[in-house]
Amino acid sequence: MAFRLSSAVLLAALVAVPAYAAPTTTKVDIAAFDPDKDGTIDLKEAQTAASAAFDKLDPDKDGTLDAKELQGRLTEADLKKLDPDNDGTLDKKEYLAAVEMYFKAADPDNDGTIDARELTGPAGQALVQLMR
Ligand SMILES: [Ca+2]
Ligand SMILES: [Ca+2]
Ligand SMILES: [Ca+2]
Repeated sequence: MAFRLSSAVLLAALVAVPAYAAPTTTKVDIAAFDPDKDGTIDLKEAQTAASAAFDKLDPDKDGTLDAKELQGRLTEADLKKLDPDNDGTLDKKEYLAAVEMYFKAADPDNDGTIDARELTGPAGQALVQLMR
């Protein structure tokens, strides 16, 4: 009797798990990019974080990132698009322009900030890649 009851409870619990609980996107801790702790990322915060990420990714300190140093943060197609001088590397100005591009794409409501929900979208995820 006790066994039957607990299996019924277990079954109910399994059925109750909603389908969207499956991990589809990486959970991003917005606080890591939100020094003023207002719960959103503004462009200045994004560029500050991205600037620090750039320095971290550029150990030879030649001021540019090549595809290898970018470690898959940008697709080859994006790298081409974001590299107007076509030298195969991104300097910091080009990198920050990329951040601005993804920032705008990740901010469909155009309020100038990225909230936690916007950060989980595809453009938000791409932005995170450039900020860490
Ligand atoms: Ca903030
Ligand atoms: Ca370049
Ligand atoms: Ca927004």
